[in-house]
Amino acid sequence: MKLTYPLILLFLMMLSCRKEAVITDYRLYSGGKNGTIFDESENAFGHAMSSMSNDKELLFFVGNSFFNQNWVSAPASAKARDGIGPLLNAKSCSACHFKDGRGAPILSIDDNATGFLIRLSTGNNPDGSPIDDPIYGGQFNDKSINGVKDEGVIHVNFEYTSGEFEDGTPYTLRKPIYSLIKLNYGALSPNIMMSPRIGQQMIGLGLLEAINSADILLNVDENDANGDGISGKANYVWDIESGDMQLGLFGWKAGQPSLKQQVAAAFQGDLGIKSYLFPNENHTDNQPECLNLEDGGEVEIEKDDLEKTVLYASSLAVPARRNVADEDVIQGELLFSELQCIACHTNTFETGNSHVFSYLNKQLIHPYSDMLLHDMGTELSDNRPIFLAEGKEWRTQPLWGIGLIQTVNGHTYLLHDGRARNIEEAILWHGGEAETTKNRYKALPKTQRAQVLKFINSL
Ligand code: HEC
Ligand code: HEC
Ligand SMILES: [Ca+2]
Ligand SMILES: [Ca+2]
Ligand SMILES: [Ca+2]
Repeated sequence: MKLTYPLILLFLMMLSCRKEAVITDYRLYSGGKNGTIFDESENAFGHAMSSMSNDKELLFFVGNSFFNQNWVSAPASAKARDGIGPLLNAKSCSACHFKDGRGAPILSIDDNATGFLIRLSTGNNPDGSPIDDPIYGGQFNDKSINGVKDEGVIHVNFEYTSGEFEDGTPYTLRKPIYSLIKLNYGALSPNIMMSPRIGQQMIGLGLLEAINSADILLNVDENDANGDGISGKANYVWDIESGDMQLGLFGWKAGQPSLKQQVAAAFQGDLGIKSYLFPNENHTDNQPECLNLEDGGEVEIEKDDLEKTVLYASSLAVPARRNVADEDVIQGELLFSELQCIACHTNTFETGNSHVFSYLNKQLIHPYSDMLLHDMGTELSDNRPIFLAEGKEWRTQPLWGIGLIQTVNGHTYLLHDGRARNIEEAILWHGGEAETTKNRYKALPKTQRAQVLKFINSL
């Protein structure tokens, strides 16, 4: 058969489509084939992974309701959802992880925090676990149930500093300084250490848990043997269920070994909901008003309901990238490698083969994190160690989904305490091991800086 012109054209189009598909496959599917969702709307962080079986998907929706609904005080007719408090930070998980997205910091004294809390400690036990404040415990609870006083008010002041890029363009950074005032239960310990934090987006967390520890540990270079100035370090933290130290994965300092423990800790510390993993009410013995109140039962969330919430937290899909073929985005990605951002923001992992949720296994994912701790300099330090993580050390925050935070949550507050008002400020706060990388960014001409930002916004 003689190929007619339209046929040749069709053939060529098919060929080019195929090629395009191969390129975009790699770049688009941040959460792998099973864990990527195509939605760039305000609901982009709220989808179940499409590859779940029907029965798992059902559990996902039940878990979603435990995540979204407001818990109530005991006693209530809704026995499965009572027992909140007595002290708390919010009535639901989604109050802080709104639309499964990013929390925002407190910006003024009468600001209602959405996704912000302050961790407390007075030192560390021999195993590295933080020692709670004798009165206020391990977390400042600025809310409470009726009839009980909250712990007080979070106050913020800002300190401004300015600098300039190598081309002379000026910038200003804003550092929050928090203090706890109107304390309702007496004075804080004189040795109090505080760590202000915002909640991260909930996407792709199960995939991160499914990475083999050995693959994460491959990038550990604590004494910087390869001399690149970057020394990833693993945190090892107490795992309640296994009863030993395990690789830390979740939270800004990788202080939790598993999603299950992270979720159960949030139920207890943030909502005041006891579970079999954290069976104590959310107060200390030195908060007498909180003693002998009616609780929501021996545990306030049953084990299988906790597990449904864990399944939910493990199974939120990662949005596909946008604008991957844009010339500036491609240039920005090259710069991201050249500047050595990639040394910590690792672009690719393949998940292992042993996660209980099989759809998380064997996925080629692009989280842009090595899941390790790095010294980020004194400016970012919270001066509050937890297990092996020192004040200056933070877990590399995955960058997937970062470009959609504005759409989902209506803000772009970044870094552990939300101090950065946008992506560029987040970069400018990098210090310590990332000082050289940051300075390389500062030395770029404006057009190239814009390309780096455009690339990060495409994640
Ligand atoms: C008061 C606000 C608040 C509430 C309520 C809250 N969180 Fe969080 N969430 C945070 C903060 C802040 C962090 C970071 C914690 C850290 O670094 O230790 C976080 C971290 C997490 C993480 C780890 C994310 C990561 O990337 O490592 C998970 C999972 C999580 N929360 C689930 C939950 C669940 C489930 C609930 C409800 C039981 C909940 N959260 C309630 C603020 C909140
Ligand atoms: C030495 C390791 C390291 C290097 C190099 C590095 N980062 Fe980071 N990055 C981190 C850590 C750790 C955090 C979290 C710090 C915090 O929250 O205080 C982070 C946070 C970020 C954030 C904010 C993420 C969020 O969701 O809040 C952005 C954006 C970012 N990095 C971009 C970059 C860019 C661009 C470069 C290169 C110019 C770079 N990083 C180089 C370790 C690194
Ligand atoms: Ca309770
Ligand atoms: Ca407390
Ligand atoms: Ca190194």
